[in-house]
Amino acid sequence: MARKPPMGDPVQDAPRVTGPKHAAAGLPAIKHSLRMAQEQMGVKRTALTLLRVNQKDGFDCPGCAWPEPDRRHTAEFCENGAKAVAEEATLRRVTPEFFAAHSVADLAGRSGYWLGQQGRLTHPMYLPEGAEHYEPVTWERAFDIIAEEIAALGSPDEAVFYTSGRTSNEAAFLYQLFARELGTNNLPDCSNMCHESSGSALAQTIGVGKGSVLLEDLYRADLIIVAGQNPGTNHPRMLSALEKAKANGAKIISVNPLPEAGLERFRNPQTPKGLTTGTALTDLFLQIRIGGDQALFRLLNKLIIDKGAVDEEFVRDHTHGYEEFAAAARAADWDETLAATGLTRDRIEEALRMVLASKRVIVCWAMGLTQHKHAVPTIREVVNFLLLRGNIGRPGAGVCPVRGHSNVQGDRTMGIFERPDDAFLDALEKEFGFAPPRKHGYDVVRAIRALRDGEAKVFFAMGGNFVAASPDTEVTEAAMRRARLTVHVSTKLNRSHVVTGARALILPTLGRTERDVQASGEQFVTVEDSMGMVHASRGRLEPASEHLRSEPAIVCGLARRVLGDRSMVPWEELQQDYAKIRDRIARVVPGFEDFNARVARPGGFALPHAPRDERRFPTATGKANFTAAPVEYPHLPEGRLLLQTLRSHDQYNTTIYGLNDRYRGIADGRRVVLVNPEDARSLGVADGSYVDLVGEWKDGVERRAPGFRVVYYPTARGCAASYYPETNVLVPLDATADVSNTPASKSVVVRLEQSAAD
Ligand SMILES: Nc1nc2c(c(=O)[nH]1)N[C@H]1C(S)=C(S)[C@@H](COP(=O)(O)OP(=O)(O)OC[C@H]3O[C@@H](n4cnc5c(=O)[nH]c(N)nc54)[C@H](O)[C@@H]3O)O[C@H]1N2
Ligand SMILES: Nc1nc2c(c(=O)[nH]1)N[C@H]1C(S)=C(S)[C@@H](COP(=O)(O)OP(=O)(O)OC[C@H]3O[C@@H](n4cnc5c(=O)[nH]c(N)nc54)[C@H](O)[C@@H]3O)O[C@H]1N2
Ligand SMILES: [Mo]
Repeated sequence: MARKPPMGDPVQDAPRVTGPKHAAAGLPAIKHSLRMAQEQMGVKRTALTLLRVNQKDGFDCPGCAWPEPDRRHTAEFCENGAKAVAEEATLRRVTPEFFAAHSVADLAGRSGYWLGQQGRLTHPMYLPEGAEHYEPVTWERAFDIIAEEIAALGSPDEAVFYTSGRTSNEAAFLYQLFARELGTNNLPDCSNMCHESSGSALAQTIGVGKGSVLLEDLYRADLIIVAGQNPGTNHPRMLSALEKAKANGAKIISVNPLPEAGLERFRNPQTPKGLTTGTALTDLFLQIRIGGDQALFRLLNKLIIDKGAVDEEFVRDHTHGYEEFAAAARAADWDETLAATGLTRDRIEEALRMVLASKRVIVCWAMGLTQHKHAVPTIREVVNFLLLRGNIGRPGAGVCPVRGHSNVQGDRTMGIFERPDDAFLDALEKEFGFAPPRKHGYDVVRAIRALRDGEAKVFFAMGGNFVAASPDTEVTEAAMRRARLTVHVSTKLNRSHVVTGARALILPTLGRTERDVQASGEQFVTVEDSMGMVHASRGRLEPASEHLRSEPAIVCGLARRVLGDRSMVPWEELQQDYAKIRDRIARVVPGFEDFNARVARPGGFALPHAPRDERRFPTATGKANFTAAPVEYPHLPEGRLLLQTLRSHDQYNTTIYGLNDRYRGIADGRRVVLVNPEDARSLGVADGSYVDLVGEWKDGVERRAPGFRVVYYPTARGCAASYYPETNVLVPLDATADVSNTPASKSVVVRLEQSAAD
């Protein structure tokens, strides 16, 4: 039976504030997730579904990319995993009747929260040019429309194929194959807005753009530094790993402008201790100013060198560029570092003592490091820090960029990348016999510019919510409206379906939790987690509607229609049996040899990683590269704040589960700005007053996000925080990280103006 979604949008946004908590999880986490799950799917389905998450024969959690310890036991409980599952397995439905009742203009006036809460999409829907409502369409007609628009393009490079990170390896491989056989490398993905900075920095310095640790390494580390990450909300299962590391004697340093509850104390609901006091996680909290991390690590590096605490043998045998780097590091300056970081000398010296006392060190990070102008040099400085003491390529040590979407890393491995290397393209050419395009394609920011400038005309998205997730909302929305055709393969309704090109299609698809039956029988798919482990994912629920198609089936159907007889790829055969897709992947992508046999083993298999496995660094120099970039940090004009745009506890990116941010003590609203009380007083803004956030950037364009409740909050001085995507309107399209081109959504200069309504 279908369930009724809550009505009554526009959502009342009336934040109540109780102040930050100091521990995460515990029984409230179970209570909250069960309540949300039961609202979406009822009691029985909740029980059946949640038991299958991350089991050996179950489905991979559609939440985050944190690895699963041992898939043979009952899964770790994770509040936000449960919420992600409930969002997908909901019994609410968005049917053709819904679209008949709501015009696109009506839907465009609704909040993202309301749109998402309406439930699962059930039918392919088409918005003809000039029409006010979406109408049902057959799959065949939908493919015809896409084929027509693609045929009308001056070149395949006028089409853009976006991917979000939930897409399976099989679907991603087919999707890039289709785009390349069509003739374009325009394959932007959510990674461009996420860990691109990590990939860029790591590929250059250690030769592999992925993390170098496995879960076991965390358990063996002496010191774990968690910088720019909020695992209590975004990777809750990581807290169990940190707890285990601590039980084995590890120390933890958190580097963050905010005191995040999950890093302070973890109440593991699966242990007796967790039901009482829990485990204190952070030993040393470095409350850094936004963007101060490169300066911090640079100074630590200087101090390590000055103390003669460098692993000289490792540096000599395995690295390149040490002398030049050491000269730059020696020049690091205490005063400048204290100004850049807002830290005290004592704290930094304490951190140094902990580093020097540790043989095995891991640095974990997420968006707090990747989304700044100088994100790439910042992450390179983290690599310098680890290289100095030989902390890469030995057990219990290494780099640990913690990925976001559950298969974002796998999608990249499968070739979803606008700048593929020649080796990958050569392998595709050899396997399929067509010549893939060599010219690099658009990333997210370049795709928006191309749409804005009329150079791209067809936009196709495999999942995600491009319009809401991208920077500079007004520019992005205007760009999207210029397209001839926008197409979204989606599970749920979102903003990108209502800010459309002249024509638009919504293609509804299966989620992770659902049974996928093709001509050869029931299928499973595979994913790669944040630590390079590949394993199977098998849905068990009946699909939300009989009209849904799987992502691989959609790509195959579309490719057959668009490419027709000129295609060299047996699309039908691949659609019928995903094992045949895996056979192809095995021949094209290194590390996937014998894919079908290896993925059948419980727990799957680890992809090779030369630095981790053999201390071999496949870089241009053949060694791990030290780099000596100048230290950068944001310089704030008088009377301004540096705003980071982050996630609340009740959201998954642009999917809003609810209006609470429990650990930060905020309820019933999202339009809040967290400001240090001393800054607020000096700016003359009172707690509880309403302000507009006004972005200031060198292009002189005024970007305004109106009506945010000021919350006095213990963030670092000069810094503020607000939720994404409401604040994406403030992030300039051109304000991106050097090298990686990732939007700098964690360092937006703003001024606060009293709201007109206040
Ligand atoms: N439940 C849930 N899980 C998710 C997601 C979700 O939205 N909801 N999203 C998924 C995705 S795609 C991703 S990429 C990850 C994101 O995971 P996170 O990166 O943890 O997400 P954010 O909320 O952006 O948090 C950024 C953190 O960095 C800190 N920070 C900000 N600026 C700086 C800085 O300059 N220096 C330092 N040291 N710290 C800083 C912030 O205070 C905050 O703690 O989570 C994934 N998992
Ligand atoms: N200001 C600011 N902007 C940011 C960030 C930030 O921290 N601050 N973070 C950035 C980051 S790290 C990321 S990763 C991006 C996220 O960008 P996206 O990945 O594009 O956005 P999501 O909100 O994760 O996408 C949600 C939609 O995906 C669809 N979906 C869910 N599951 C499936 C599935 O299994 N298959 C298909 N086909 N569709 C599915 C649903 O329709 C849902 O509405 O946002 C970026 N934008
Ligand atoms: Mo992400």
